[in-house]
Amino acid sequence: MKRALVTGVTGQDGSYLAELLLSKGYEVYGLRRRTSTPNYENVEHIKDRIVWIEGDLTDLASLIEAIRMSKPDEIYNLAAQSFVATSWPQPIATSNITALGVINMLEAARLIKPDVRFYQASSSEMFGKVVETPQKETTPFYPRSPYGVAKVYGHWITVNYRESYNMFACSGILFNHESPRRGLEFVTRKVTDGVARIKMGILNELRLGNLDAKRDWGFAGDYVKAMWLMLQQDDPDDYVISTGETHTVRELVEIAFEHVGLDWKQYVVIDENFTRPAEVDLLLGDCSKAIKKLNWELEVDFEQLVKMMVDSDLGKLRRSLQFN
Ligand code: NDP
Ligand code: GDR
Repeated sequence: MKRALVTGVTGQDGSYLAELLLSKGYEVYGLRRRTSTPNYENVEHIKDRIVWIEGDLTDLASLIEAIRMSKPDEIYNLAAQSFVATSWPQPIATSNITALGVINMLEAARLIKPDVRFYQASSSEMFGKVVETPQKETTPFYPRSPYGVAKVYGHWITVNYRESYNMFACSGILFNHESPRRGLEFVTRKVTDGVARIKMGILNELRLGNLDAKRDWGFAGDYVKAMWLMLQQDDPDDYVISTGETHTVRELVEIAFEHVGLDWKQYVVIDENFTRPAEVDLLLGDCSKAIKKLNWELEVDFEQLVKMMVDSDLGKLRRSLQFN
């Protein structure tokens, strides 16, 4: 039985990845940090099948102990301060977790289990300002937020450990991916939850920032399969994972409102509080390397994704209103 250690397992991707690994017969160890109000919503259904280890990405000793306890064949480093907007008001915390957390994890792995296969959750936010489209593995980085800068560090330190110590370390440069388990602060879920609330008559407006931003949005369930595939190859490498389609926030809003028969223009209010000090205007990924080398394929397209999320939020709301 293979063993995997997953950091960030309570998050969106961690929960889908843990499901995938359990379905493949892995023993899954999940790193969790102490919080005053624990939230296991995403993993409630598999909570008892995960072996929990307490630790924090900023605490090297806890990571060394986590690797000692789990003796993993594979490590998936998904933990991060992952909300771009928060990286301006909390730049140091973001850097400590999202940048230095990666070297903590790599050092712990190098010291305790140097033959482990290591996956780093890199991001299309590293591309930032448009230098080239579509963006691929060789496109130069120009990050536009403290989060993006931290992810560039995480990416290069992963490449460096591969080259310095011959470790099996891969970096997945994933473009935005969403699901019904997405945090409520991210724009897709904010929109689908808002649409559900408006439809049910408990909200009368939705306040958003830049509707012109373009993103390459895919489904998280498809993307975690690519993470696993990267660690099953003969050689470690870096891969872009994307859909190859880009859409504006406005299109996202249109599809979500239209799905419940409403006109978005009557409800959406532009609010400067949700615009960013520096924006990433356009993300569009070229994932041909992953398709060719990993045989990775997409199952859910953008429109299906938005409708899936609206339906899920409507369902959740109806159930919660029934019980109140
Ligand atoms: P989430 O924000 O949903 O999950 C983040 C996870 O990290 C949570 O489990 C969180 O735990 C944990 N975490 C945060 N800080 C620490 C810490 N100091 N020590 C230990 N655990 C910590 O993110 P996603 O699932 O969406 O993303 C997974 C990874 O992929 C992240 O690294 C993200 O930056 C990256 N990424 C995501 C993309 C996307 O579109 N979703 C695209 C590209 C990259 P807690 O509940 O305690 O906060
Ligand atoms: P992003 O995701 O920053 O791309 O990072 P987010 O959903 O937060 O923003 C996407 C785009 O929508 C615009 N936008 C708004 N965003 C939010 N959150 N709230 C709003 O009200 C709003 N209005 C407009 C934003 O300006 C932006 O252009 C996500 C995260 O998962 C990162 O961890 C990951 O690395 C990248 O995707 C790839």
